[in-house]
Amino acid sequence: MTIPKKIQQQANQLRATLNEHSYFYYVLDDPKIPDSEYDRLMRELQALEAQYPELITPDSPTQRVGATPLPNFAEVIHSQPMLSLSNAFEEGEVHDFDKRLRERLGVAEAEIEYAAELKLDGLAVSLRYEQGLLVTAATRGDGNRGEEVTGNVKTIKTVPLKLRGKDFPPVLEVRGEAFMPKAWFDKLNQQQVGRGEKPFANPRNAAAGSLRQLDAHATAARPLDFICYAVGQVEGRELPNRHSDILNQLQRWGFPISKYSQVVMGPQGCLTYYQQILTQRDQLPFEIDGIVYKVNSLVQQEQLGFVSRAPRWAIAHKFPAQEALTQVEGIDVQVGRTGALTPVARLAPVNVGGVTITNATLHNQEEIHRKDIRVGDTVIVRRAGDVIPEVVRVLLEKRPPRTKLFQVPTQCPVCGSQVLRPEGEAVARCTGGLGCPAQRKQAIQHFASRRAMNIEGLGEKLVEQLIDGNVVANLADLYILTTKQWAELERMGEKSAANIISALNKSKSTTLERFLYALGIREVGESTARVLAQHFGSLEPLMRATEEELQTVPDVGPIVAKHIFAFFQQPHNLDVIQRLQEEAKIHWTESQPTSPKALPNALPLAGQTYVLTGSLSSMTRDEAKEKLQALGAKVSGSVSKKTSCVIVGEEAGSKLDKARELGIKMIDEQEFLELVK
Ligand code: 9MJ
Repeated sequence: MTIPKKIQQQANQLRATLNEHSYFYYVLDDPKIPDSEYDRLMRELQALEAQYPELITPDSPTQRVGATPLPNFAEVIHSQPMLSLSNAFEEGEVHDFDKRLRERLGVAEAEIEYAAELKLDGLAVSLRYEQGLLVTAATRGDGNRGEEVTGNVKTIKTVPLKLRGKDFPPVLEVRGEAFMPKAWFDKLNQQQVGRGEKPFANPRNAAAGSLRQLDAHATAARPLDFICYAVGQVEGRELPNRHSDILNQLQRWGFPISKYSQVVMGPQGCLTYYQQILTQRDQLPFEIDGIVYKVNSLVQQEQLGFVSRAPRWAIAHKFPAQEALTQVEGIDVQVGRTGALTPVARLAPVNVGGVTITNATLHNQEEIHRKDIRVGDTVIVRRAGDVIPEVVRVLLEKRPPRTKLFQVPTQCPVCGSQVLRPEGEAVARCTGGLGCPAQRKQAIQHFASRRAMNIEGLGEKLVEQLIDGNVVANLADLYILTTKQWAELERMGEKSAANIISALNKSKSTTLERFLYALGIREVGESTARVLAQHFGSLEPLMRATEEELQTVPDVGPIVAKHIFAFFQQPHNLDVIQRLQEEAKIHWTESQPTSPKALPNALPLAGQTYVLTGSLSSMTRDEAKEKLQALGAKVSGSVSKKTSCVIVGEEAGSKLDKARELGIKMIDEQEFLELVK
C-alpha cells in the first residue's frame, strides 16, 4: 500500500514532537506539555501506524517504553525487562480488554479474577535482594537498561535494606513505585520558592528529581516513599500462584504494599473499584493517575504472555486528566472582601477531567511574574478536587510576539481608589474599604453566609442587585427593606420576598461569636471570634479594648489585635453595629466573661496531655507543640499513665514502646493534621 505523502509527513511530525517532549520529560525532568497531551499525540501516532504499518520505523517513539538513561549513573541491565502497561481511557476499553483475555484463555463464559490496584504516579524502581540484602536499586530507564540509584533508594525509609524472616528467595527482585506524598511535595515546593528556586510542577517530577540526585544526601532532603506491586527475577524459591498472594508474601518479608488493593471479579468488579477510588482520589495522601487491573492467577498470566513490552494480562485504566492546554484570553482583577486584589486568568474554555474551565486564579503579581504569565500565552492549567484551577506553567515557545508583562493596577478596577501593597506583603489592596462596591458586596455575602448570620436565600446574585441598584448601602439596611422592596428585585416574587424577610428575622437571634465573625473584621475567623466572645462575654468591653488588652486573649497576636482595634475605631462600623442592635434588634445571650485562667477549658483539647515522638514531615516539633497548645492541650516530654495521646512521627523511639506498653492512644501524622485542622 502506498502511503499518502500527507500521512507520511504527519507521522514524521508527530515523531519529532514526541521525541522532543520525551527528552524534556525523561532527560531534563522538565516536561513542557501535560501528560494528557503527550498521550494524545502518542495515540494519534499509534493510530496512523496501525492504519499504515509500513510507517513504523525502529526509532518510532511507539516502539519503546521509555527514554534512554541519563549518562551520569551507572547502567543496570534488568535481568527481566521492566514492563510498561497498556492504557484504557474509557469503560468500553476495559470491557474490550476483558473480552480479549477471556477469548485467549478460552473461558468466554467465566469471570476472570483481577487484582485491582492504584496506579501510583511516581517512578518505577526495581530492587534486587541477594541473600536477603538490598544489593542494587535501578530505575526503569528504557525497560531493559536503567540507572543505578542504590544509594538514593536507600534513603527511602520504607524500602527494606534487609528482608525479614528466613524463607525469602536467595535472589529476589521486587518492583514498585517511588513517589513523593502530597504533603511532602507541598513542603518541598515551599522550600524551593523560599530559596528563590523553581518549584516542581507535580509530585512525580519532584520524585524524579529527588531520585536522580548524584548525592544521596540531596535525595534524603527530598523524602520519597515506596510501594511495591510486582516481582522480577526470583531464584531458589517458589512464590504463591496468585498476584495478590505474592504481594501479601512480600509484605511479610518487609515490603510496603498498598492497602487499597482489592481482588475483584470481571470487568464490572474493576469498574466499581475504579469509581470508588475516583471519589476518594483527592483525599489520598499521594497522587495516582488511574487504576491497574491485573489478572490475578499466575497460570493465566503465563498463558496470556506479552505484546512487545507490555503484559497482555494487565491494563492501566487512566483517570481523566487533571491538566490541559489552553490560552489566556485576558487577565482580570477581582476585589475581595478585605480589598485584596486577585488577578484571575480568563481562559479559552477547556475540559479538564470532565469539567469546563474558563478561569484560573493567578494569586498575585509576584506569582504572575514568577511564572511569567501573559495575555495570549498558551498555558497548562490544572484542576485538583474542589480547589480553584491554577496555571501550572507557560509554553514559552508558543508565545505570540509583543506580549506585555502584567501589572496589578494602581487604582481599584471597581471603585477607583488607590491600591496599596504594604512592604513585605504579596497582596495588593484597594483602600476604598466599604466605600468600594466590590468590598461591600462581599461584606454582605460574608455576613449572610451559613456560618455567620445564616441568612438563607441571600445569594450572590441578589446581593449584586442590592449594591448595584443602590438598594442598600450597608449591613444594617438589609433589615429595613420591606417585602415590597425585595419583591421588586429581579427574579424575586412575593413568595421569595417573604422567605427572605423570614430568614432575616430568624437571623436576628444569634450568638456573639457568630455576630463577631459576621462583621468580617480582618484576621478574625470563626475560632478567633469564639475566643473573643468567650473572653469578653459581651460586645461593649471588646469594642473598648485596647490593643494590649486584646493581646491577652489566647491566639490573638499583635497583628490581629491591630485589626480588631482599628475596626472598632471606625465611626462607620460603630454606626452599623448600633443600627444592627437597635433598629434591626439583632441580639444574643450575654455570658460571663471567662477569666484568663478558666478559658482553656473551653478549648477542644483542654485537660488533655499530648506527647510527640519521632519527627513529623510537615512541621517541626515546636510548631506541632504550638498547635496543640492553641487547642488547649498540655504537651509533655515523656509518656506516663496520665498521657492522653501520643503522636507518632517517623523513626519514633522508646516513647512509642512505652505508649504501647501502657496501652495509650496513638495517632500518626495524618491523624494529627486532621485533629489540628
Ligand atoms: C503503578 N504505577 O502503580 C504497575 N503500577 O505492574 C502498579 N504499575 C505495573 N502496577 C506491571 N500498581 C508493570 C507495571
